[in-house]
Amino acid sequence: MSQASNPIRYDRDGAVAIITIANPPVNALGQAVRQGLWEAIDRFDADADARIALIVGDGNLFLGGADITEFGKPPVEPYLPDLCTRIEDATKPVVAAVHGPALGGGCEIALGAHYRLAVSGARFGFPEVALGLIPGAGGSQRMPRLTGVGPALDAMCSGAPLSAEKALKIGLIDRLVEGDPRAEGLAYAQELLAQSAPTRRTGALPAPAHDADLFASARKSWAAKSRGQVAPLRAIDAVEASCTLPLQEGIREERRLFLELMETPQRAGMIHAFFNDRKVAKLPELQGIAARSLDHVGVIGGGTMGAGIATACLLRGLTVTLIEQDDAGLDRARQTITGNLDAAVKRGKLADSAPALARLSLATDYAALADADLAIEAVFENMDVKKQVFGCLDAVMKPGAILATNTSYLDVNEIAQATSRPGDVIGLHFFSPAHVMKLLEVVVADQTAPEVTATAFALAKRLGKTAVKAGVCDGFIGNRILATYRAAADRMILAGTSPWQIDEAIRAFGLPMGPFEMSDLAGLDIGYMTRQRKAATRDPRDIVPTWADEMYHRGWLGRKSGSGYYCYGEGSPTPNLEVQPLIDAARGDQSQQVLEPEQIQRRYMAAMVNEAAKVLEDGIAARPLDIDVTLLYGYGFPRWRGGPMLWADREGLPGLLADIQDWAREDPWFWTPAPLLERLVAEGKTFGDLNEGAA
Ligand code: T1G
Repeated sequence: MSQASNPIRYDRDGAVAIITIANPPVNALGQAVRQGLWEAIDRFDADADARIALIVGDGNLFLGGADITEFGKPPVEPYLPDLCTRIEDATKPVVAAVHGPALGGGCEIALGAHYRLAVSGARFGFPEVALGLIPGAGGSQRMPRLTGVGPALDAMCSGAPLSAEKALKIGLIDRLVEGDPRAEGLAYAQELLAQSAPTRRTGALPAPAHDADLFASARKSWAAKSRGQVAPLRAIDAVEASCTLPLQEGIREERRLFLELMETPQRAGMIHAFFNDRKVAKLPELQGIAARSLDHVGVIGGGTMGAGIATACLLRGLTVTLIEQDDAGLDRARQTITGNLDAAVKRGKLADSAPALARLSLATDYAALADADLAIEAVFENMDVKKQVFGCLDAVMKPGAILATNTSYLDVNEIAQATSRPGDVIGLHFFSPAHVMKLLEVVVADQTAPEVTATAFALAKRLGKTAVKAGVCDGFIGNRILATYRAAADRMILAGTSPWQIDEAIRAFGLPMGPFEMSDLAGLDIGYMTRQRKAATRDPRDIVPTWADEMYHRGWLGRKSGSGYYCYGEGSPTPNLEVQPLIDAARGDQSQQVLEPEQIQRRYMAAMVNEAAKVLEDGIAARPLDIDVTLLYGYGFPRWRGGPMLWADREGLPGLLADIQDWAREDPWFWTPAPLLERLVAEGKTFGDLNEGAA
């Protein structure tokens, strides 16, 4: 391979051969990197003047792992497991000096080396399960030989990274230093040379003892935790092989399991999600647009949402001024925020809540927001109240400050028109609890300036959230689609299927909760208020879940009242069978049709996808991937399915449309096929084609 195209540099410093990997942006182990590394090790073996080799990454990391863009394509040699073994079989010692991430195949390359040094801040790990995979280059065989089975199972089933300190503690690395990885790696290599340190092959270490009980308990706990995901359980199989098979047979068994997973829909779904996480913030209209400054955030309203938003900002180092109407409101807000921060300390997300609290100011006078860069309003969901708040903000905030509303459905255009600066107004729809949920719908109004949108995306990144651009409509992207698939569930009840059967089927599909469990959690009063709000404009062909209204009037509000669709007390919730007579009354003498779980799932998903297609058609979501990301991060859609739009493409749009057209014969209004869905089927296209087109 010519040096110009070779991402691997080979140079020597005395008797140390320095092998540098330079494949920006993440030193992914694509074919050229693998080929270059193999040739570099061959050259090292043949280089009589080189007595030890040092492998180091260029840029801000060691190795980001296998090249995910190669997945799903025919594998090309040299294969990564063979490369790791080639490094391990080098005839002279090899040192890996790690800085930044050494993940997946990157960690496996380090395990193929004979000695491992890390500089502080380095992190190791096997995130393959987040891609629906397991390590495929010997990691599940070498790590247990170094650290024992326990840490290997934790790392490979969770996919969570290990700090350099933890890696040292469990024996994954030999040395942890401060400083430059190349310089420190060189010094360590020279030290090893001076000691005449031998090659030290991880693969030659004895296999870890096989503890059948340990593996049985790991399978039990990970089957529960991974909720339908296959990869964590296959990772356990691979690690168990390290206890029962010689190294190369174990590597072959790991590879077999890996290649099996490579063919699964779960791998396709999770890699779809991986790339969408990065594409969702890449909007053509924001290319080259600079965000405004974001240091001081004002929050108006100290209720659950306002306090949650304030907490989210404080957790990420922002200064916050919270406005409430009176001191009692401020006290309540401070208590909620303090509680949120203390909980973050308990969860290990925050070392100490004091510095965060020190950045919080509380006031009843809007003048306190005079130098805020951004204000986020989170007051009562009433247009008149919102307009009054925005009038006050408009009067006191500095030029260039951004005025954001956290409304979950009100018209952001109307709010913007209540100010003298509509270009600075935007919607920031947080999801409760705002300091925990990752989704942030950035609702762009007609006159919102591009740099205001860019600043909203910058805020999301600063808060560690995933922002999705949404247009202005009732419910934006997520709640609008939710209203439809929730209505489909109500229709299934009226047709004769019970809420508890529906919940069970939707949990089996992979969502953490069914629609009625979710309603009990949110509070049945929320649903009742929404129905009241929409009553005036409701289409007469729409159905009203009268049993739900009756439940509200009886004070059955869900978890918070102790009963709703379920009874809540000691132990697991149980179906509230007093709901059945209310449903029977609503059904009257309609013929009963009890749906099977697969039929429930199909209708529920078809309603979700059909409304999503309408959301795309209306320009409320720019691309299908925006809808996939929204449902993943805001509504518990299973990541291993990639999102509802990928699910629809994999199911086949023609069959989905045929089902919708079939159901439309009995319920033409609800099951009106989305024109976009009809068009895609007619043109033989998929939602994925729309993502590519919008890239
Ligand atoms: N392959 C290909 N592209 C990758 C990549 C990878 N492994 N990782 C990142 N990218 C792209 C990413 O899409 C983005 O592209 C750009 O690089 C910057 O990414 C056999 C099978 C390493 C911590 O799962 O966790 O090894 O949008 O914004 O914030 O056992 O990237 O610019 O076009 O995330 O600095 C295991 C995945 C693979 C690591 C850096 N490895 N990557 O974070 O950059 S499977 C992973 C990350 C494997 C072996 C198995 C992060 C990062 P674009 P970024 P970052």
